[in-house]
Amino acid sequence: MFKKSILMTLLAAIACNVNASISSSNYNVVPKPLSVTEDKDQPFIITASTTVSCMSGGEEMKRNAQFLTDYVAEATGIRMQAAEKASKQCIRLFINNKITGKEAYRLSVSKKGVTIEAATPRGVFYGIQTLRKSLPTVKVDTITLPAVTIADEPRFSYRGMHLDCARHIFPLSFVKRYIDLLAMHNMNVFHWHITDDQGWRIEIKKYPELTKKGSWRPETVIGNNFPLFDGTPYGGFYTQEEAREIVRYAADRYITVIPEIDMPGHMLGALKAYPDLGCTGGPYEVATTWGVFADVLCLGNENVYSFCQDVLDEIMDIFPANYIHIGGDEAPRDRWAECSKCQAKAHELSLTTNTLQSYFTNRIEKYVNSKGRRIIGWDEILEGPINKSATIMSWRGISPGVEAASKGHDVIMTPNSHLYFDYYQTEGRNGGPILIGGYVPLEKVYSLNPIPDDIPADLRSHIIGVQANLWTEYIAYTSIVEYQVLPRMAALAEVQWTSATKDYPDFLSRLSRLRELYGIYGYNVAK
Ligand code: TNX
Repeated sequence: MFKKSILMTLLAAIACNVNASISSSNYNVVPKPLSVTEDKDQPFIITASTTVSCMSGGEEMKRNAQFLTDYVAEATGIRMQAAEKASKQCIRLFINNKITGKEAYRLSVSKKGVTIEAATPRGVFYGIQTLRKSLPTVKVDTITLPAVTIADEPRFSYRGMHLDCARHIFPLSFVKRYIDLLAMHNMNVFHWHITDDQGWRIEIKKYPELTKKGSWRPETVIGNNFPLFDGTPYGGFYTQEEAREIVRYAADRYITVIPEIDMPGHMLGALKAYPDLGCTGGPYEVATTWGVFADVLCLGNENVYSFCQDVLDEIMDIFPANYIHIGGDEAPRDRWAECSKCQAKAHELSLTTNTLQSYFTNRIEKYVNSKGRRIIGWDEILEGPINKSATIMSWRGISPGVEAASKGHDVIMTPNSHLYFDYYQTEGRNGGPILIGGYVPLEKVYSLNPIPDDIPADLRSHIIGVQANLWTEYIAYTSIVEYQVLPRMAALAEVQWTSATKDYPDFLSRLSRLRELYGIYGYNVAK
């Protein structure tokens, strides 16, 4: 039955001969908030005359208000107005220092109004995300919001999503569209993989050949790495100005961009440009196939260290993130074993071929630390003595992460068993695109327990976050990027944000509503 106020609105609309329509919101959102308490009060009504006010917090809160009005307009067609002062029929955004947790928020709806409050504008932003995900996704004149109090905060402080723009590069406009998805899923880190064997994708002013030569491959292997090639040169890169644009776009949405410069392996792009950085001196080619390549940086050559530091200087200038990802994965030792310079370096420092990489990583870490930043490395960097201050990204399952936490490292869980979104969502191809392999269905993503019981209680706080990765060897098109991450990103968001006990059927019912929101923006979503 309609409440009286809604009936009045409807009647008024009909009297004005407007095509009146009305729809109710629903707080069954993804990720599930910590607590949702429905109140007995009458609902709040949003119409085009509803205003949004933000009385404290300056520019950031104004931007938040703008996000909210845009989201409501995109989903429902109702364009609310910003207002300087709170009034009747108002959605108020405000800073409340009594709320603890810098990402926590409270969203309350009553007949009199809606308030979203948090200790920080960042917290308010997550309240706005919850509100927008509660909205109907049809064009209406009137939305009714049932009275409610929602108190919410995330489980993990690091909630990331990765995109490999090295194997295939995607337009700046798409990178932004991808960041919009992160925001919708309450994520706060965009891990941007921008260098690899198949292409160097970020302008470095001191080393112009990196993008001139290192960002192009002559052709690309077709299908499952079978020796058949497309014969078409492939390349491109992001200028520093473009990368800064991404940093700003993400920051407006409370997302930190962590760049990854993968070293000392996955470096064929750089070796093509500057062959002296390799053990054999080359010549080298930007890779046209996928996999792990024997040619890596020469760790016996001092110029390699200054090259890496110079590159990192420019990277740290572009990216203000506290963390810089230095890769460290899949670096074969074959060349070092045969290289007189590497062997001399190992001898001089009482190292072995196997511990050269940890020497390199520790040295790079010290440099990054001297600039006030920290490093993240893939779990391979644990394969030698490594400083505890390095944060480990556990990708070969969760056990490297457990080991790292036990040694006192901070850890980000990104196990390929659960969170490699380049893997199939179905058993085999099943009519979808050809992919690298693997099988990570939605339920598997949802089931991940990032803090397994075998981590000693006092070391659990070292698991700072969770992230999924999208490697793009087999993903050349933005529509396939979307297909691979949706809807698995929704399950990931729930693992990252929600502390509540898991309930897969409940998740699925909330996901069916989120799918409608994906539809509004035209995302390509797997069924
Ligand atoms: C392993 S994950 C890699 C990537 C590949 C990926 C494919 C990691 C640190 N290294 O270079 O793209 O597998 O799934």
